[in-house]
Amino acid sequence: MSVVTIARQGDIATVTVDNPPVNALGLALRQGLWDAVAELDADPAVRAVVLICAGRTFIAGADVTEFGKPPVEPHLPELVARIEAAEKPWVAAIHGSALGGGFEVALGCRFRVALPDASVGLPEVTLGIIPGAGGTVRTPRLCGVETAVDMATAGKPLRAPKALAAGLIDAVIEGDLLEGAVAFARAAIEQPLPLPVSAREIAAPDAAFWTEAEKAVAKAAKGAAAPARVLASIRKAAEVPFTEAMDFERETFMALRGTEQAAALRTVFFAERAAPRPAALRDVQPLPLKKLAVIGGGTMGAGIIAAIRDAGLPVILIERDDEAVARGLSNVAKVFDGGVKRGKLTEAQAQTLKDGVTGTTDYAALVDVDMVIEAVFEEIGVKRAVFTQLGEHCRTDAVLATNTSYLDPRTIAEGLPNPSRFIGLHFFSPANVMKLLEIVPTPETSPETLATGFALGRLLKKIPVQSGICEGFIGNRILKRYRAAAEGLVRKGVPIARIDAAMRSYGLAMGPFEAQDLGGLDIAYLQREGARAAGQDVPETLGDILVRADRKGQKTGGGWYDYVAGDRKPQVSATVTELLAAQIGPESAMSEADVATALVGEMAAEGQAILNEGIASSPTDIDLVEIHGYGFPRWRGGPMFATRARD
Ligand code: T1G
Repeated sequence: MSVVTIARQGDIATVTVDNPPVNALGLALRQGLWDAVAELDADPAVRAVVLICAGRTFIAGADVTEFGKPPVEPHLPELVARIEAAEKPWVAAIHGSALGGGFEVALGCRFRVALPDASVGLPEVTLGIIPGAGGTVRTPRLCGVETAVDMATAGKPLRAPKALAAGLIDAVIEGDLLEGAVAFARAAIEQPLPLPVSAREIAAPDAAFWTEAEKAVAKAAKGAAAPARVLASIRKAAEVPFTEAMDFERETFMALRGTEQAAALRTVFFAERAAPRPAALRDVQPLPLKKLAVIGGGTMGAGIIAAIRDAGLPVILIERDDEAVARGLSNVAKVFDGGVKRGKLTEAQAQTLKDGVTGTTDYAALVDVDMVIEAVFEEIGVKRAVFTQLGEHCRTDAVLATNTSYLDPRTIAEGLPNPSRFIGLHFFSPANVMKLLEIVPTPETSPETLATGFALGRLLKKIPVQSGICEGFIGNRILKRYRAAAEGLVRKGVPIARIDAAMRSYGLAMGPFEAQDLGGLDIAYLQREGARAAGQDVPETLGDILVRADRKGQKTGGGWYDYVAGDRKPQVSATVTELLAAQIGPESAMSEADVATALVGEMAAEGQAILNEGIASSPTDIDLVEIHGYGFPRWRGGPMFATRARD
């Protein structure tokens, strides 16, 4: 089956690309388009060409699976130039997304038209590279430097209406795309043609613009290399002739392709897409998920309800009394009202989302639900009481899930009728935002129930990762080791602030101590106290000393740092120095780089232990947990990838 087919509608030719799954620009497609230019230029009956794609999307870019191999002719820049120089004008008809090389092909066309919900973009920096086929040189010639910089440095696509307003496309097509594009082409050839994009001028901003842009990009990139390089390539396009700028872009693209960050981001890209469909479950049929319920309307429960509503499904909220039901519904409403405030939702959309939630205290309402997710207080008695009720009121084939983060799912499920339908689904707060979902089967969980857990992950657009049963599963177990290692450095005399600064420089949003102050030191303290009460030998931590001195973090005005009322900026605390004086050695000269290497090494060591115990099935699963649950910098690939690269 050819990936490029040509048809004719009178004097308009249609070139249809059909290269599933996303019409990526592999060699066969590049060759097919290369040949189509010659064929149609040679056909006197053809006056214009519409380029359209079959399947879910316009061309989604270069074929990322080819990146590890040497590029093969026809190279994409030359293909784009060939389309641009064609005697007959080409019109790109865009649906889905025209991304990266796909958008670059569209830029080589004389015109671009798109469906209203289509988008165009240059996401290359999310793969650790920059556009390599004229994206940074042609885009600013259409929409100006500022919009091009915004698009390419963040890598976020623009929806068609905004792309039209920016001059990136020439028309938004309502109705049938092919019909609309052919009609557009017919009208366009009756007018003088616009210049090819490469022949258009760029208004070059002054030096002050670039100084500001460089600062903003460096701040947002937090150590990722590609954003600054894509900015430099757009600057070059504004300051030197087209051909020279193209050479500069290509050199930069080729240099970045082979970097550690590009390899890391490519690995993450494919791991994220493989995660929701584990090979082991390929032949297992999940149970249908039409009616869901959540027990508990606190922060976690409300977030899970919001995630289910965002996926378009109705959901029942069960709480222990009417007041708690009202509180839970209010928590859910706050999530959607926040979306309205941020301009993500209209009032009407928020109301529709809220209307899809039914709150009640009556478990009989669960008689026909397909899945229930329990998100009540993290105490075994409270959870077991809930599952006793669920066992009595739900269908025996309804999947019953616990959102526990620290309790043993096997203990929660004890005595449950049909325990094969029980599973752990560990969401991360806020559950409607955080992508990570740890899926924790018990030994009795059936393959169908496990497959249904992954099906829920797909439905909610999560990154689901299967975990075995151990304290803290994958993520919180690594977090505990990371925090203990950080405290170990403090005991060795490394200043708390230097450790936090080191991890921020490494690429995390926050260091381990400032993050504890934000979340509260007492949560982990209570877990340690619980373990001690249960007879476990849990040595005293520095955090214990602070919590016992009522230093629980920002919420008490101080934890590892002092916080002045109204100012969330951490201040080094003399009180903490005094409290911990007996535990801390003389100041160490350990560098920030060595701090980061040591702590990431500890994360990876715990990850390796998790692999050795069979709690996780692959290093990439552990990296996905750290990236999507704990803010590990994506462009580092995760602790397993980062240390693998180092070893
Ligand atoms: N190359 C190869 N495979 C790709 C691919 C790509 N560019 N994009 C997606 N896939 C696969 C993906 O692995 C999955 O495979 C399937 O397609 C469906 O993907 C020269 C150098 C287009 C918005 O970064 O953003 O062009 O798991 O689950 O949710 O300057 O895919 O089914 O086997 O994501 O409908 C720039 C990346 C490349 C776009 C569709 N382009 N892709 O989302 O499907 S660099 C990108 C996406 C470049 C030029 C530079 C999304 C999508 P499998 P999916 P989706």
